[in-house]
Amino acid sequence: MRIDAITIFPDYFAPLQLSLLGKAQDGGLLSVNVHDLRGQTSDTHHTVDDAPYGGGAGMVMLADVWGRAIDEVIDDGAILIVLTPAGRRFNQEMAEELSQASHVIFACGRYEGIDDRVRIHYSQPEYQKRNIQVREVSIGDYVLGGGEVAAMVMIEAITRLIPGVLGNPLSLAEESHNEEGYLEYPNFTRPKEWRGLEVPPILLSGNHAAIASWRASQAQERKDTNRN
Ligand code: 6GU
Repeated sequence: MRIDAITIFPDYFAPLQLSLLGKAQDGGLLSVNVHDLRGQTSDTHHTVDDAPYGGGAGMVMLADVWGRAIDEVIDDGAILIVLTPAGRRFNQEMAEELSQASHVIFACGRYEGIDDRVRIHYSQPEYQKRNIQVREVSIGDYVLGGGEVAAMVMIEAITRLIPGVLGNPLSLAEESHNEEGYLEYPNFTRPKEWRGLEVPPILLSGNHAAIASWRASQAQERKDTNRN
């Protein structure tokens, strides 16, 4: 998978070199390319935004600068993700779908957003013919200062689903075995007693069927407590 991230804060993406993602890049499974949007400006102040037509607070990012940055990386089959709190909510199902893509481009705007003609332009039939899709995506119902952290969240969730990226494929298999893999039972490891708290005895029983049904009921209880 090829990933391009376009941002005015390239340093936000430094942690992608760490751990399993760094290894996946070294191994050629993945290439992550971060681009400084200001590299596409031609004025001395490297301007990337301007006041909104129609008035109102904040600044809107310039279509022309974004267009040049996207043109440099876009190719047939790419999925262009425009990060905005107004987008469709990211979830595990979307992560699974995006993990099958060959090229994902993250456009990280400030929260006031990018001139909407950028989204409209890359949604036109000429791009559709090239199997290019544009999607506005949000990671949850709260407002961030910009799309960078949201892109990092998505990149981590998506890339760990690419075969060979995760250290232990069995944990992925167990995850997807479950209808909603992220709703897991609680786990325990050594020692058997910690600060007066015992490990649930059933986990030491060796009765695998009983353990499986205990875990299912614990997962359900956790879900009932924690989910809306
Ligand atoms: Cl994608 N961007 C911003 N600025 N805020 C968000 C978000 C994205 N998702 C949730 N909040």
